[in-house]
Amino acid sequence: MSKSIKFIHTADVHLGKKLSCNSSKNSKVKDIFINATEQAFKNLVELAVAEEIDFILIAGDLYDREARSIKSSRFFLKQCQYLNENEIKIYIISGNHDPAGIENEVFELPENVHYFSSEKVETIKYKKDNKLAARIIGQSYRQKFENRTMYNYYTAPDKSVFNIALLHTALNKDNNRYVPVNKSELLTKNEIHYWALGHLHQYQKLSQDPSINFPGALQSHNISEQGSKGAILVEVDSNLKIKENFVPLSPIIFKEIVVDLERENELDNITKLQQLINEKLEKQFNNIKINNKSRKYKIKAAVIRLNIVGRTPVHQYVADNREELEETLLEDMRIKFSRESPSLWLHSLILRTAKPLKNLEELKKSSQLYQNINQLINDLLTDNELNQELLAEWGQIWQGDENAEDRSNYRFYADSKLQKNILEEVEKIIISELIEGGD
Ligand SMILES: [Mn+2]
Repeated sequence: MSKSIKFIHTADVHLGKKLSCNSSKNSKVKDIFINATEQAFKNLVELAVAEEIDFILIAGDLYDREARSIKSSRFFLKQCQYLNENEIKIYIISGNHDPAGIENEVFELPENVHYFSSEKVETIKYKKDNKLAARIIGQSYRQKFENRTMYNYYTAPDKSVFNIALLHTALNKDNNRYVPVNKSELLTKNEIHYWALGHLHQYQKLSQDPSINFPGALQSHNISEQGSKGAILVEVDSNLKIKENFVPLSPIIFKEIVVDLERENELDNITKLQQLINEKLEKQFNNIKINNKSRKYKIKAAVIRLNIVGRTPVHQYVADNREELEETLLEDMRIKFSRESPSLWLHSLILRTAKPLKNLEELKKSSQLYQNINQLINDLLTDNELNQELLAEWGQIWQGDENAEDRSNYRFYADSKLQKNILEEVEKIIISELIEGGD
């Protein structure tokens, strides 16, 4: 019989990261954004104390930058001191954002904190009432990119206690920048009960026994990381049976909404458009309020990106004034919803409408030209070779890695959704130019 243990697995906290709300006017919303990553970590610490856990695992990227800011370091120090008072330990590996070889903690941390070495694999024996209760194995990143296969040296002498392995990885055998490894290789390590992974920002449960998890980022950073973020609360009983719970902790959630005006035939002026947007946002707002009822750690702001699409009579006002109209709609909606609590914050509003085609259904059936264009666009998306040609044609600005962290702010990542959006736009332009003679 082993001692039962309880711990929290988190990663990609990115302390020091300041989220941007895309506006300088609203100070209440600005504050929520600036403090979001710290607030998420505070929530995690509160959860740790409330649940009386034994330790917190941080699987890399605790800090956002190699040069750790004094303020976020002091913040972390205070959280560690508070956890120390509550007899909770913290085990940390460095990731690509806070590699150990570049800079160390600027403050001396209390004794309850252990940073794993970047030079060798370490095994920490966690004791409870003077009895060995768990082994925690890990190694930190030395530099921004890490191609060493440290997991090869992760071993435990037996399975009599719960063995945990910490690893920061993209879990991709071909990715030499973030520890090349795949799931099946992890599974060959028979002694490990729990793989506490970090790096990918989306929560993923990859295996039940052994348990392999990415907790995801503690707070999402932009619209590409949608929904609630949090950490995994794990309980292990004396028979080493395990119970896991994902606990939402992020104060901000991101969401993209598409409003299709295609069937809104009566929508022929801006007031009606505003009313419709209003309705959609009201619905979102109510969903968040319902969501908050079940959350102990509340959502403070929901960040919305609104995509307005479709062929619609209201397009006559969009055509020549797109940017001005986007700005106006954005401003009005922000004033209305950001005063609420939680705030509903419109990050951006994009108008991708087109003018209605009276005989669209007829065209679809009878026009060879329409069918050819439609077929070509479909092929560009589905035919692998054609798709590669298309991306090559779009050029380097569109390229980027699959991994969200590797994406440059100066490039677009042409995922399938974006490709589809662009090609649908292209289709509308071609049809309107060729068949209807322009906007
Ligand atoms: Mn990372």
